[in-house]
Amino acid sequence: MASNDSEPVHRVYVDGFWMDATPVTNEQFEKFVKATGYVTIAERTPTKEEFPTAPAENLVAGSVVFAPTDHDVPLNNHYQWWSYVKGASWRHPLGPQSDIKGKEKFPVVQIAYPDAEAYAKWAGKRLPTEAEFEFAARGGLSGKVYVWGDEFRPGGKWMANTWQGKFPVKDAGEDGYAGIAPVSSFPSNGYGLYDMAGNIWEWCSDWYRPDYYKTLVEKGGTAHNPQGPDSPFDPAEPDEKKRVHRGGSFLCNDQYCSRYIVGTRGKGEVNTGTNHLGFRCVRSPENPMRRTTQN
Ligand SMILES: [Ca+2]
Ligand SMILES: [Cu+2]
Repeated sequence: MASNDSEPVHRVYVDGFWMDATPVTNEQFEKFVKATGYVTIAERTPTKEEFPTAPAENLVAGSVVFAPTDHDVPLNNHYQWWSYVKGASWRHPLGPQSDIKGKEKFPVVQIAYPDAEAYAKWAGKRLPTEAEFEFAARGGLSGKVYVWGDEFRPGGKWMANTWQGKFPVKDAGEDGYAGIAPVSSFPSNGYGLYDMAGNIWEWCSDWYRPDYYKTLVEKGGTAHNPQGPDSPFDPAEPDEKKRVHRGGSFLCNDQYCSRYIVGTRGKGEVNTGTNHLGFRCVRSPENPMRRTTQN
């Protein structure tokens, strides 16, 4: 599917960095919460000050959850399959009746941007820039369609957790998972990184603007460690402050959104979590000069 904000193709240089091999798991996030007492955005009751026009009964803690529709729907209105669910949070990803028991190795979801940032800080790491995420996702390959190559199912093998069947009615789970999968359930890429495509979307630190790549190209030359635009802007929702999402999720499919294709971009309002959105961290080397002093 066309993804105009991924163009024009341009040349980028990123300094070396370390990246978590997998998205942050429920087990890892729980350690952070136990150590710090951190309360995620989804668990906080929204205030009248933040949403002055909202009726009081709508000011309840919760988050956004995907629900399949019971019949075929036109794919032009995502409110048909996304809704705000009271009591949904990382501990209850689909709402109060759901939980994460036995799901220690699943990626943590229902994470807003400040939650991801707080975890990264506690872990002595940071969130990746969009350029770092893409560099890492490509795993040493260049100009390929997917993080593993050009063929969606090389030798018939499923390489990422995506959606099969009619969207958004029924996830046929032909790849082994209807819905979210534990981290590392599919092969790693060339850098040994898992889930760089599919399973869950992941936060990047860049503000989102659809024309950002155009501005890089206009500057000319190679973009060095690009950090994203100075401010966010999404013409589709001009009042919302969005940052970049990367990687695509278990809901991605060839009928509606095929953003498991490497290089394509996602975006999300910073305080909004969903049950297909998580994150992983990166770290810059302590002594970036080391590689030059070694020779
Ligand atoms: Ca799947
Ligand atoms: Cu998608």
